[in-house]
Amino acid sequence: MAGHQRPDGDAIGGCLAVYSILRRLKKDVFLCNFDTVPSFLKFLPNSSKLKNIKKTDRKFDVAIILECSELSRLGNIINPKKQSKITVNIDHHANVRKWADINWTDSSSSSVSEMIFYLFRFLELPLTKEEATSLYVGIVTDTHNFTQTNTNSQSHIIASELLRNGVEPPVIEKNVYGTKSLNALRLLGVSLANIKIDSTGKIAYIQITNKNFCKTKTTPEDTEDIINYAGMVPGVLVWLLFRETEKKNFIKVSFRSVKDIDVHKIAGTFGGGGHRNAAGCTVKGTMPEVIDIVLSVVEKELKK
Ligand SMILES: [Mn+2]
Repeated sequence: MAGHQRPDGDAIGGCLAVYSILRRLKKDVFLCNFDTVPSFLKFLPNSSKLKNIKKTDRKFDVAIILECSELSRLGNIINPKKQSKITVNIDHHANVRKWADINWTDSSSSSVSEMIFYLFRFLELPLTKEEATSLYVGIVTDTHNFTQTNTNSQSHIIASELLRNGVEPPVIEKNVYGTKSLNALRLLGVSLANIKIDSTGKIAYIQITNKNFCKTKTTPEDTEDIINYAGMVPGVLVWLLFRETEKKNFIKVSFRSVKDIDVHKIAGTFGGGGHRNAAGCTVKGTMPEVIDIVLSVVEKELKK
């Protein structure tokens, strides 16, 4: 049982809910991820059950993998096809590949947590407060508080059902959105002080160097929502975050855009990808070089 590298609220919430189902069915479950549970999700019940591993050679009866259109997204911790008798792929993304024995995919679902809610229904398992909380966190984070285009009326109906099963929205808000370490707040301050707008006023970007991380004693995990601030500037259509990586002269670029502009395509020209309005890639070069080349491609796209 595993989700993708650098897991988000939906990957963790969904995994913990499936973990709970399997435990209730008296199955022996090995829940793992290439990365650790992000600190804002550690309050979730059972989050400590997730094992942080770089590789396992164990053999399994079934491998259940959440939200991995490509198996490489697992970080190669396991080769499910070789190490398990049956593979199950559960995903809600549009570009999902049907690589497993059983592919349960639904691109009309806001999140994989929403899909797993129906698994509880199907199994006629009444939700515990802990399970409802995990699913709610998955839906809330993937829809960004029911505000993104993947939000649908089903998401609200399911959320209502989850509240009926004990979810406490203020507890979730405080943990997921309302908590930031002092160091992370300082990194945010440095980043916002250096926000830049291009000459057209349509592109805003933030850059974070390894020096910034060092001075504020932070890590890339602390950059989580910083990009969103760049999109708040009126008139901005595409906003980006450039950050140095541990690897010298490799810059990680994150893209966000308004509805009509496809940044998935732009990131694709640099070997990356994602969704239409949220994408990313890694580009070789120094910070100024990468900013130059990426901005020129975005500007060209905006002129079309
Ligand atoms: Mn998701």
